[in-house]
Amino acid sequence: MRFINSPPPAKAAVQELNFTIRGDARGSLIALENGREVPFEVKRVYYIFGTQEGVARGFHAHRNLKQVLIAVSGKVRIHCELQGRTEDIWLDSPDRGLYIEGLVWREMHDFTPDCVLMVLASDYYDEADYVRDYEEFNREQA
Ligand code: T46
Repeated sequence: MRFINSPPPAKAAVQELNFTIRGDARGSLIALENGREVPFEVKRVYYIFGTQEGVARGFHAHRNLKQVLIAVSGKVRIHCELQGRTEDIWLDSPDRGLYIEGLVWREMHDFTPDCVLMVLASDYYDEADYVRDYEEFNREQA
């Protein structure tokens, strides 16, 4: 059963976002603003690139962090798990984002060599917010 874009249980959500492309004869531009296209105040930006063939990343959940993932170049498959349901979403265009809030297990697979995955985050890096153990994730979301 799909859960993407459905009403979330408390403190966890996965939503697809579509951004407006401001194009003209020169090319394209996308603007992301706090509280508008991005549903939180951005405190941190990081990006993942140069991912080796066959490598998968993630394999954790966050307790409180809100993030928007955008493949600004190339593509990547995001595997999410929430309340016993799973969903795979391809990010393959800079005008699409994936909003992930809270206790959602996430994995990143099938990066293309040109993939640049940009992530906007609602808070500073804090290892204590990570749930990296799958059994612990299942206990915490029960
Ligand atoms: C997430 C997915 C989508 C930092 O020092 N600062 C940072 O802001 C981040 C994100 C990471 N790090 C360090 C921690 C590790 O030593 O960089 C190293 C790699 O991090 P990690 O193994 O957590 O990377 P991924 O790709 O598995 O997960 C990342 C984010 O950590 C995570 O929040 O949701 O991307």
